[in-house]
Amino acid sequence: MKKLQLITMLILCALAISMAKVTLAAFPGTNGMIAFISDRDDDHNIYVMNPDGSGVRRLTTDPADDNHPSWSADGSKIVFTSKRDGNEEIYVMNADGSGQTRLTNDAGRDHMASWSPDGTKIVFCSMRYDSYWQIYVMDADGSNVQRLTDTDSTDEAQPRWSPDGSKIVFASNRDLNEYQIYVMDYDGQNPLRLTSTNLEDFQPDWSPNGSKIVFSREVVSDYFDLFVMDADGTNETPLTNTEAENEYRPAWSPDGTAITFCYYIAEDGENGVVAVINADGSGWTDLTSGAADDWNSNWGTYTAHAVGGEIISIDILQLLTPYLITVFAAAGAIGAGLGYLRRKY
Ligand SMILES: [Ca+2]
Ligand SMILES: [Ca+2]
Ligand SMILES: [Ca+2]
Ligand SMILES: [Ca+2]
Repeated sequence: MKKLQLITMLILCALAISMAKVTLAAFPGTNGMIAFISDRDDDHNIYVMNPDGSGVRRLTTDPADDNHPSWSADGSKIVFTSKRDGNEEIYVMNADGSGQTRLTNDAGRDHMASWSPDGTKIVFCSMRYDSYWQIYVMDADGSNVQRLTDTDSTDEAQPRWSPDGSKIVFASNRDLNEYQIYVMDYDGQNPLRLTSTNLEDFQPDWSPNGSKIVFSREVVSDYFDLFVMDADGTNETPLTNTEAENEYRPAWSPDGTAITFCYYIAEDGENGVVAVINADGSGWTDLTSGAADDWNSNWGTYTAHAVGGEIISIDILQLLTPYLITVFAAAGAIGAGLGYLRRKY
């Protein structure tokens, strides 16, 4: 009887451990597709491509502007902004473009959404209160909207959830005239300013292990480079240093080795290029070319594959879960057996 209880306990432990790992699966992972915006088919639409720029596929077809794609941690869904229903609202779709569903319904502008790592919440910014951006969070089905920031006459924008779910990084001009980078707890508490320049620091994104933040900085009036800093705001280091190009909207690769971003030749806001650079600043490579405006790229994990029109999510931990349980259970049974033998003999 004791042996049975022990085995049951070990199986439950193994199950708890493996389930916990699956639940905590966050933005880190193997590099998958890059989503981006382009006007190559006239209106702004969301496209995906392989990390080398090949295999471009269009996901949205509505003639209204579609913008700001952001992958869920498991790579199965993309949250985005669209004006298809009159004003900017937040929408979600599967990684193959199917199942496009509206999540917000408010006369104010809603945009720049980002998933919580467990996929249950979405943070976004909205002008539903007045003509200033404030940050809100909602359940992944659009319900239970809660306001996280409450400032007077300043913009709180561009929120990105940290890979461990505890923090949100964002840009705000609450203290200085231009946007600076801030972090706050996931519930809006303890906002902390990380940068202090007189020019814009904005469009932040986390490294997949949460230790660093990449952002775009206006180094000289109207000239932008990318910078990386530790998550506490120390060790600011330039990632790019170019005068001809203005670099914006950096987004880290799931494996942490690279960063995708878009750039414009200074003075030209019409012909965006989506590019990639190694996390140490080497190996700048253009992924798109041509006169179309390509921008706002975001890198997903390699877990979503369209097979026969259906998304099959391949999560290594999910795949391993039954085997882990078997191994843990077998180890438990062997351990219990040995203990039984030891007691008996
Ligand atoms: Ca469109
Ligand atoms: Ca709206
Ligand atoms: Ca530059
Ligand atoms: Ca272009």
